[in-house]
Amino acid sequence: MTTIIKNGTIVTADLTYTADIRIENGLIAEIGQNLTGGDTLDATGCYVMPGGIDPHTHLEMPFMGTYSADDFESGTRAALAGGTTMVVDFALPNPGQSLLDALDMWHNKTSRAACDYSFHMAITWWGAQVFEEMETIVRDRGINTFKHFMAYKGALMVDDDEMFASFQRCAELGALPLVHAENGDVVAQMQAKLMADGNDGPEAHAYSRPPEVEGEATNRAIMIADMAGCPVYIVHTSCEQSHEAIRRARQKGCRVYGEPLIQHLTLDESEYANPDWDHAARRVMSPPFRSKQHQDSLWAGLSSGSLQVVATDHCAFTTQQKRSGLGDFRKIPNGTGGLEDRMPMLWTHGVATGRITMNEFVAVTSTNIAKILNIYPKKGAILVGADADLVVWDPKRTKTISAKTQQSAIDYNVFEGKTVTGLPRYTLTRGVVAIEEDTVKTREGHGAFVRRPPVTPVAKALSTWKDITAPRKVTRTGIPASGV
Ligand code: DUC
Ligand code: ZN
Ligand code: ZN
Ligand code: ZN
Repeated sequence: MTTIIKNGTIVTADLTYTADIRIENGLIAEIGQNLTGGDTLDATGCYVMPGGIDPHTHLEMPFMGTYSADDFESGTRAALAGGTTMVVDFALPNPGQSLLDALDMWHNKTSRAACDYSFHMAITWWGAQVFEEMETIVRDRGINTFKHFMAYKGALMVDDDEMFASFQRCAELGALPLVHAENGDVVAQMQAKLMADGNDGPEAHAYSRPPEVEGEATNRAIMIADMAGCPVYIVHTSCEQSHEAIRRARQKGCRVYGEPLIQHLTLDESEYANPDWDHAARRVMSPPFRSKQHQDSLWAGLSSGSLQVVATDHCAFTTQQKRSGLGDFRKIPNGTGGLEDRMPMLWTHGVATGRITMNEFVAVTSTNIAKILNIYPKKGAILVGADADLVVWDPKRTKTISAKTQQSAIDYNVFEGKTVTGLPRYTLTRGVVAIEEDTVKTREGHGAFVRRPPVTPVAKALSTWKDITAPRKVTRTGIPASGV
């Protein structure tokens, strides 16, 4: 099957130029002038870009007594509608559960996925079995990332000794640890105090997780990674304190990455002051929305390169699910949606405002994470031989975001009423048109698992602490007598 994308301007992370693209059997077969033959997709007036990669989603995830409402069908449909052609979800073992069993459980959720996907494996407990299975996960199961939660005490949280052990294992295996950086002990205490003082509403969720909680944990994770000799990726970087820790580490020579979410870039803490309980609760996520000053810091990180990836942490719950936290904010399921809106919102608030360039847009929505996850140039590139995961982006198409027209299964949208300009004309997943303007043509089951090999030779952290892996024992001549 041959498809030609004609008359568009190709935009990649490093180049902007005019050319047609010939697609054969799901791959980019040729990039050139005046190509003909096969089905033609007209890209006049459009930018042709690598499809987005969202490296942070939670589809059909068991969490806080319920399951997130978007599954791999509605979630990948939402992704494609917004120009995203690959998602990376998280396999979460229960404490004591085999990593391999958990991974099988997550694979079993994906039969209806409409775009390609992968998984990060979460480390939620530690022991000899986990140590052994990490190698199998990396070598045989095509997963090179391990997620660590420093929050959710009593559930997903790991403590420092577990994290240090796991990071050292990552270093040996050429794997990359991911970290949800919030100090879970401090959060738990602050939550209890707020509740005891009668603060049970959704705004207390934000009070219990101030930027300091995130800044401290980000620093700690970075230092632990440095001692373990591995790179580290900080998910949902939401504030200056965390961004500052990342900047400082990078300047020192550490391979540290930061991932702001589109929600934190465009929505702020005033949402929690809304008198409507549902409005505020629908926006409860961790970390919470921050002040405008933190938003400015995140945008500066994207334009300067100190933050590399824009994701969503898409974890959607219905209003009914959110209401299980009425009277106790600690029970409001944490999470917001964003898969369909990430690219249009980032284009509108980033490219159209001049905060980032089109090439930077491609870098932070696709190419950078493809490189970090070691799937470049299969994904994240417009090159001969790459997967034809492409978005034909019409910078003039416009819409007002509404739950009434969204693909997600939930009954509201945190971006409701916001107008975006810049939307897909076509989204292609491995050469197949899944979205044609407002028409959804997604195919259930088209999505395939993307294997991600380890990074070889293994990347080492580069700070002054690298010597710790080769300590030199001092030979002593003067040895004091024991018991003196
Ligand atoms: N934060 C959320 O808001 N939801 C899912 C998990 C997380 O860390
Ligand atoms: Zn411990
Ligand atoms: Zn998280
Ligand atoms: Zn998450």
